[in-house]
Amino acid sequence: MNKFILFVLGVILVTTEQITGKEKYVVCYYGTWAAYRNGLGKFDVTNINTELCTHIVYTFLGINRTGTVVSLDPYLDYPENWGRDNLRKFNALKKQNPTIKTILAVGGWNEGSAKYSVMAATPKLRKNFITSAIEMIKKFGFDGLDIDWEYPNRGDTVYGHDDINNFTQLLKELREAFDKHGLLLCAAVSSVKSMASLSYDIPAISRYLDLINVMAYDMNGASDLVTGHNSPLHRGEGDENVPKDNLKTIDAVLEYWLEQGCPPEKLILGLPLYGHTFKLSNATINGVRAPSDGPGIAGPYTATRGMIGYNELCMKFRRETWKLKYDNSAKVPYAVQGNNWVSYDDAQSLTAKVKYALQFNIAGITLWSIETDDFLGACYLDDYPLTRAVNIVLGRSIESTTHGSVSTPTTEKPSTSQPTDQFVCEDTGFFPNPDDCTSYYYCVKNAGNILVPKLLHCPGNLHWDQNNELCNYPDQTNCNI
Ligand SMILES: *[C@@H]1O[C@H](CO)[C@@H](O)[C@H](O)[C@H]1NC(C)=O
Ligand SMILES: *[C@@H]1O[C@H](CO)[C@@H](O)[C@H](O)[C@H]1NC(C)=O
Ligand SMILES: CC(=O)N[C@H]1CO[C@H](CO)[C@@H](O)[C@@H]1O
Repeated sequence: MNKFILFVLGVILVTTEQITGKEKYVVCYYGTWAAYRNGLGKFDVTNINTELCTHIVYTFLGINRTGTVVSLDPYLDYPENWGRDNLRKFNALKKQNPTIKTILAVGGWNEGSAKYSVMAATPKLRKNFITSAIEMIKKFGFDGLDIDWEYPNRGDTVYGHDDINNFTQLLKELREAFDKHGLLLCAAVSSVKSMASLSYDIPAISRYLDLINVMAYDMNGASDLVTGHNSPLHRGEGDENVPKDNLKTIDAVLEYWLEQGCPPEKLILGLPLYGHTFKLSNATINGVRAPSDGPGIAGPYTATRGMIGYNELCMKFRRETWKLKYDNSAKVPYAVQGNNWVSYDDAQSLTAKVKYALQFNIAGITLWSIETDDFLGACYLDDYPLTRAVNIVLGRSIESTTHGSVSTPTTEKPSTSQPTDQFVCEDTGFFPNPDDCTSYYYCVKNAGNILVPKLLHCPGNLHWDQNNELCNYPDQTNCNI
């Protein structure tokens, strides 16, 4: 791409920001359990790049039968018994970027609906929840709470339809308590009309929440027994005859939430950094809405049939032969290999979605979740290619950690990012930089099957910790170059 085009793009980005005024949010969810993954999938608190997010969300804490906020994994969350102390370390990331907001998420899919249905229905339990949430937030220095009740009036709910008003009541009481402490109140909500209309009084919850994360993914999945997109922007291949009210698309979701009275300045659109996998019934019938026998391949790190992280998928694309397709109506890619079918997002599809959503002047984008972006840059030269793409289209100026230059929306990379170093790789994997504590090498085979070193930099002033293969606090590594 030549300099003139880059210049024009730059001007467009600046202008977008000026028109819309306020800085757009990039809310990054972090799944703490990714610290248990192996090899290149392992993602610790210190892997978070604080320049690429305006808000980072720690997932998940839970509640017990009395509505009290509790750790679901004390070893990860707390320092006691040689624990990982992640609640503290997560908030210590503010030293790297003092403007970043840290949010504590309570709930999530595994917590179910029942405990939340009971808690929200009972004044005393609501009080326990609110008091214990504030205590936890204050103790560790968070800026706010994200409630992920999945979902009011669905699944294993106890009080059914009463959940709707009880959720509103809970948010009302939280708002009053949070205002005394200046805390942010956020919720993650289901997106499509057929689901969201079961769970929420949208105008009422919108009054009390600061940010509403509309989770525009999992719109189709392996249980449908036909292939479908995880997060289509528009009506796609095979959807020609679906009535508007049943559409599972981002454009329909935005229209529904805004028309129901969710203020655009509170709406953040949730986008996926992972794909859905399907097993085709017949390899020769491999389009969208093709017959499927259920969930397909699992990734090496996330190890869950039916889903795959972008970091896992991009490596498969590099190493194996896949047919990459693009649904020109839905504006999302999919990939086929024999009986394997995968719906996913790439920088191009995420860019299209963000551009579309910006027309409605929404507050920003949420990403679920940053540990499945190619956070090491193992597939391509830049790390966090998807998170970067979203930052760029939102008009946020970001530094590239791998080569210190401003990223541009192009696949062409500045030549300085090529590994020109003297370091010699003897094997694939991570190696300390013999000349510097704050950087390290990642050795990977290139297209010609030759091992090449890639110089990576730790965020902030962290040092590379070879024993744990992560960036760590200097006093916890023994580098003294
Ligand atoms: C819930 O957790 C709190 C704080 O740890 C504890 O005091 C309370 O007894 C717990 N309640 C139940 C029913 O486990
Ligand atoms: C798969 O579909 C093709 C094309 O419709 C058909 O000819 C073939 O018999 C099918 N194979 C199986 C095993 O059903
Ligand atoms: C405020 C409100 O609607 N409270 C209801 C919550 O749910 C319980 C259990 O069904 C009802 O008894 C409350 O009236």
